[in-house]
Amino acid sequence: MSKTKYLDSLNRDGFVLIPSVLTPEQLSTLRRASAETITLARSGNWPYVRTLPKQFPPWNIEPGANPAAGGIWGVQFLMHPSLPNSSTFVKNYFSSGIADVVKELLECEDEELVMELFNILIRPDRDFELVWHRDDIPATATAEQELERLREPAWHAQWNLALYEDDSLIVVPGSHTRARTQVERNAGPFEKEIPGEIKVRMKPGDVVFYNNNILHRGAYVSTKERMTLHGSMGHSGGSRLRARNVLQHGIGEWVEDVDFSALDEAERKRADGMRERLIKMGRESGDVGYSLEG
Ligand SMILES: O=C(O)CCC(=O)C(=O)O
Repeated sequence: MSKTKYLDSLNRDGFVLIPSVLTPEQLSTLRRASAETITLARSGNWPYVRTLPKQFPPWNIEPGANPAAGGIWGVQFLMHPSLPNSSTFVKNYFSSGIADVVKELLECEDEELVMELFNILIRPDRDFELVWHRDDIPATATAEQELERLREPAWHAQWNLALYEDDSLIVVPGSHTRARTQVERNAGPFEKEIPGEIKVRMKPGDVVFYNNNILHRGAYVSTKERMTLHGSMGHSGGSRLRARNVLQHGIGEWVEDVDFSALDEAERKRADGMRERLIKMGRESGDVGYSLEG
């Protein structure tokens, strides 16, 4: 078997589904921590949420208002030092189970990994859909602009780790290597039948790593439980563009205070280095703006 079977799939399809990466005990610990986190967020007591019906950051949060009042579809900043269960999420984020796959996908070692984002995508308070998009290339891009951006190395790996069954992510396999077809360009944002689209079907404990510039969308049902950890890790070769993608979420304000005391020695060494590299990248990239509008 190829030593790079995950990377081969990612390169070919734009995503790779890896079954059962959690032990039953890890799954139940993460479910408990997530349920408490979501309760906190739905009650309006966590300021970092994905607000309905907004698709992309910045999220619609009025100073002094209840951030969850209009409904939410995600909770941001699981590693934030003020979040009661952050140590459970920190432990999962920096675990070898995740980092070893990322190192294969980025063809690098611990010394080149960069800490990025860790959020949770949840059952929305009402049914909600995301438009077709690539995370870091606007829909207004010409075919030439798309191709130019898609040819650049990814410099990061992004994943969804499902704690309950999840089929809400919809992708067009192979679309990470080519410009949109005329049909894709003409398709309305919520078009149901884009040729070749597939639902990524995950069981509890499965993880999918995907190129975030694959053409994708999300379709979420308010009656179906969803707790899907949504993370990314970078590579120190990454550029200002990647810094924009990470820092647009505001992580720079608290990353120095993330508590690594729950980690074992090897994980802690990895985490310390990853955080240092993120801070350095932030310092060097200045004001970064936002990638998408909407
Ligand atoms: O819900 C998902 O799995 C996809 C989310 C997504 O596309 C995004 O956050 O840009």
